[in-house]
Amino acid sequence: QTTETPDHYSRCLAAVEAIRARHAAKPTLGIILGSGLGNFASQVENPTVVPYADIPGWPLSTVEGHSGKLVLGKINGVEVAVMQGRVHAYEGYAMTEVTFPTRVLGLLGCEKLIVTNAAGGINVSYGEGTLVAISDHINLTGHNAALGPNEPRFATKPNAGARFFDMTTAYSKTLRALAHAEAEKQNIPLPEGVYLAVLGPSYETAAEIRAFRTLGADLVGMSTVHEVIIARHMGLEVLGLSLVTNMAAGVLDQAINHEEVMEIGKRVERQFTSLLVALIPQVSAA
Ligand code: CYT
Repeated sequence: QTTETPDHYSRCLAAVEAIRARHAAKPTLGIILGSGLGNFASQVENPTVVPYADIPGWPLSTVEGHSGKLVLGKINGVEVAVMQGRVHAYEGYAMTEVTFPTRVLGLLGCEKLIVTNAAGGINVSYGEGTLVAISDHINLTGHNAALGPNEPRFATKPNAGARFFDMTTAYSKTLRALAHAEAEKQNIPLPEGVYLAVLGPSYETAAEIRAFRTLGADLVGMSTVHEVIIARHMGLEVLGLSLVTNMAAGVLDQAINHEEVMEIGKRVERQFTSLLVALIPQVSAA
């Protein structure tokens, strides 16, 4: 199944029911953790841990470093649903599977979504370990997650769920401003950048990275844009954070490897955690 069909909505509702049966409290904020950032889920107090395999319809990830569970409970007073692990289109998953969890988070009651990822740095002012607030994206994956008949029942608020929906401020200005203010307070550099998504799984060539820089990209990765498109279709407010795990191909005179991606996550875990924990109540209240 490559496009959403009318039964997609009921499949999402079945997942919502299965999750609610395990955890009655309604999450208002969804958090998707990227490669190497999964440990953040341990911040949830008195967590209800639901393995993805226990949720009907939820796609199971195959990549190392994406462990695969939904963690529900409170962080800093806010009821959250944290995704430890996500699936990617490069694993062979259809768009409907890649964005199934985002649909479910919205239907569970999340009004805001914090998406995180590990990305390659195109902007030479970044370095390995730099956290970046995503200001916008360029979707070069060749896919659009909202393909298929429109399903207005996915709307979480008035004016959402339209066939054609606005993406001009997909990454909320208000939430970005909160992130910058908190980062400054904690002395964590937090530049902004445009995230360009490719399909993967190969890393990019050096020529592609030069081309992407010309196009206005600061970061490159293989996730996030589909989830953000679906979140915007449903009317969720989005904050996107990238962790630069490596400089993109050709920026440095060295090859890129996945182990490095995972290792950098561990290195910045403390900064990432303290920034996000402090941001959660602010994002929730915005
Ligand atoms: N790095 C990354 N490209 C990269 O260079 N994490 C994703 C895509």
